[in-house]
Amino acid sequence: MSRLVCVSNRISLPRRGATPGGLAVGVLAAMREQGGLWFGWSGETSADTAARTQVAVRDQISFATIDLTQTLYDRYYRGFCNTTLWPLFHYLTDRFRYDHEWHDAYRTVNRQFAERLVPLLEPGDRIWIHDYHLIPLARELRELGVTQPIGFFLHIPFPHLEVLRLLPAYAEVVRDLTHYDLIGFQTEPDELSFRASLAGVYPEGAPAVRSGVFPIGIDVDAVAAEASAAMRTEPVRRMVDGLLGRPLIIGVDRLDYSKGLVERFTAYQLFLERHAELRGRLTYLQIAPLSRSDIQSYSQIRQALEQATGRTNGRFADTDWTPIRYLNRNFPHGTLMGFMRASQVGLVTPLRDGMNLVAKEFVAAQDPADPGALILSSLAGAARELTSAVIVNPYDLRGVAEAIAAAFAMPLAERQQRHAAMIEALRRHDLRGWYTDFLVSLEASRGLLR
Ligand code: GDG
Repeated sequence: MSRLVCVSNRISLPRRGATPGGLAVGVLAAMREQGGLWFGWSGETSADTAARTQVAVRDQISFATIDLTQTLYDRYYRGFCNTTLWPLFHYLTDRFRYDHEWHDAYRTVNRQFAERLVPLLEPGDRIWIHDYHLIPLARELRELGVTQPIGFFLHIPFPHLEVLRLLPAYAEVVRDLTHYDLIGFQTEPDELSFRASLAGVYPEGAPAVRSGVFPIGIDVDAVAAEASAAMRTEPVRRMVDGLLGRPLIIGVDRLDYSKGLVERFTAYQLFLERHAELRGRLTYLQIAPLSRSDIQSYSQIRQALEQATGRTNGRFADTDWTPIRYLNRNFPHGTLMGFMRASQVGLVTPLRDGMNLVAKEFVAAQDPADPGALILSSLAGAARELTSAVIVNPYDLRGVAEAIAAAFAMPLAERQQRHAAMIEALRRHDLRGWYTDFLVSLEASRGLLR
């Protein structure tokens, strides 16, 4: 079989302090099964732009990394990727900023990625490029003479054309995507938005572009096994002991404004206001490892959350009860799954999310005999599959507050029924299915299948 070459902005060499994310979880699984090369930024900045490409081999995967200069990091990563494209693609247009120098840096980094990747490629490779950081990469590679099949998967939403048009060079983004042999999206609305953008940018008729919907999933059995094994471990036992028998509501999100944490904390406070009878009877644990903390809007949201936690705890806490436990820490994945299994309610309320793997993990981590209830934002891609969750609009604070009360009161039979339906949905589109379907389609798109 031909070699798989995955390219993403940052690669996930297990390293201390790195914030894990959904993309890394997915790509690592594909690479673990198929072997091959994973190419991307090291996460380091260095003055020497001509520095070597560093290669490390682990578990049959070659990790090849390059550094960025501080200026490119500032303009490409903090600027164009995370202050222009990220908010725009998540429909959070008030956070969107544009600077043409950032855009130039984005083009430069994509050019550098292409130049550094080309010498590592072999004739039979299948190239799979991930996410919004690298949209121009296929065009750059083609300009350097690469003829191997190149696929692209967008982990985040693709916005409607009228939102995309806030970006001055929006047409370039759409045109760049046409250089891929296959483009994968998380949900049908994302693919439809892309198709509409193509029609908008090419009124006379767009070039033929293959696209498809490949919802990312999880390894259901592995998460279930991880979760039940973790229940016997010290960190999970200590956390459960600290609850003094009170049921737990859990949230696990990278500290990102798209995850709707400020709104969620306000909704929880509203829940405590509206349900005095439940005060002191449950605890909310929010785990939010820091991410992109050197970007202003991310440090602002951190402050807002600390204030909200202080307000709620100051107002409602008792000598033996803390309403919100808010941790900016990173935990091993297994421990997190154990925390989820120990919870009665999972609170997943992003303002917009490509998919949201935490919602899926919460379901798989539950004990089927006594499963917790999932409260899920209608604006997460996952809501299209997990229709048996308690679906909420994350901006409707009263709705979220009442959903917490309803989830808490949900009878066992209803929880079991909803859980079984959601497990079935998770099995329909699991992690292995995600990458195999995508790679099969990519090969088919180039007529490589016998
Ligand atoms: C992007 C899209 C899409 C979280 N905290 C810790 C930790 N995690 C793990 C979770 C989960 C992953 O990170 C987060 O994935 P999500 O999907 O929830 O969110 P994003 O990072 O925003 O991912 C998203 C995804 O890409 C995949 O396509 O679903 O829509 O935004 O697996 O468990 N893992 C560890 N410690 C933590 O503290 N080890």
